[in-house]
Amino acid sequence: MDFVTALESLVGELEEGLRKAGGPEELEALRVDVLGRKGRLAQIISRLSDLEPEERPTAGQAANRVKEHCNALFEERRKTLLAAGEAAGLARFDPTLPGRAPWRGSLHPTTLITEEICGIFTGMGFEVASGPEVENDYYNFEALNMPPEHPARDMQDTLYITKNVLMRTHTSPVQVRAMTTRTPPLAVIAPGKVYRRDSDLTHTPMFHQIEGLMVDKDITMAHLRGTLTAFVRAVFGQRTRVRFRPSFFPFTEPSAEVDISCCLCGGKGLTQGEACRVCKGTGWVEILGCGMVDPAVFTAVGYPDEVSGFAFGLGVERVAMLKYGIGDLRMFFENDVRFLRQFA
Ligand code: 2NL
Repeated sequence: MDFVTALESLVGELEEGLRKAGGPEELEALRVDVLGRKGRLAQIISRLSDLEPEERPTAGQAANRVKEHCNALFEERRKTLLAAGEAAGLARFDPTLPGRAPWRGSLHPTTLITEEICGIFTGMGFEVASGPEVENDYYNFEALNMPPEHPARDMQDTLYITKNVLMRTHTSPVQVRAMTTRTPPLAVIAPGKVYRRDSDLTHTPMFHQIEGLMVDKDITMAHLRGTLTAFVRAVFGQRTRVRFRPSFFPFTEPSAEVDISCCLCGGKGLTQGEACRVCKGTGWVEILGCGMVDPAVFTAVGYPDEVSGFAFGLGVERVAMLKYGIGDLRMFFENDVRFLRQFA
């Protein structure tokens, strides 16, 4: 077969092959066979040297034109196959299949416990109150029977903004504000963020607190005891044992700390024959501080001598750690979804 006829029949065979090629793999095999380094076209071109010298330029030009034409044919077929593949993909898409569920968030354990505790107290007639996180000395300290040289006001614990303006160290100022704007009887609960100059394994500069206050005529320690016993049993279960231990706070007199029977070892002090890691083998864990409001606080807010009341305060993260068995305070602030998802 002469040189030009060989080229023409190669184009004819290629057109036939392209029609038959049904996918990208077949197309690529055909391309290697025809246009590859040792392919059919290369073999024809290698015969140029057999031709008479005067025939070679025309034959060479013909070979180049055929090469370009073949490339164009391949490109055209490749585009057609691609479009057909996409159309087939769409045909396989089933719009009646159920969709993928969107990822759903969950409430933070701090929020969960805060809402649970507030729910228990509103169920007993308390109102939820809130107030500023940036406070002044009067509401955070002075009105709470903590005079200027009181150790709790130490620069070591309080984050000061100016001499008189500070980050609240407890939510008591919310209750002081409630007392200055309202008259007894009064039952309020104040959840919120509080700030201390403290940061290590078991302390964070910001944490959450809930304080409660009840003021009326003839409020006694019995009301305090009954209210807080009902509260801890609602959170930790009705079989929880409760004990009140004498303590001290500048704003209450008398004052107490409340312990509950340990929720890990059930009050036995032992887990698998070893001292319980939650209660350190004592069988009890501290859950909150409380007391009868010191008369000096009532005087500061202008309440008459006849009123009495009780108050309490607790740390939300601490309650959450005990209730959910969380061993590390840092979990609350890292926002690791593997931790947070467990509360969904
Ligand atoms: C604790 C102890 C306590 C209060 C907070 C309070 C508030 C007013 C008046 C009197 Cl307005 N007292 N709050 C009373 C006793 C204890 O908190 O250990 N908190 C984490």
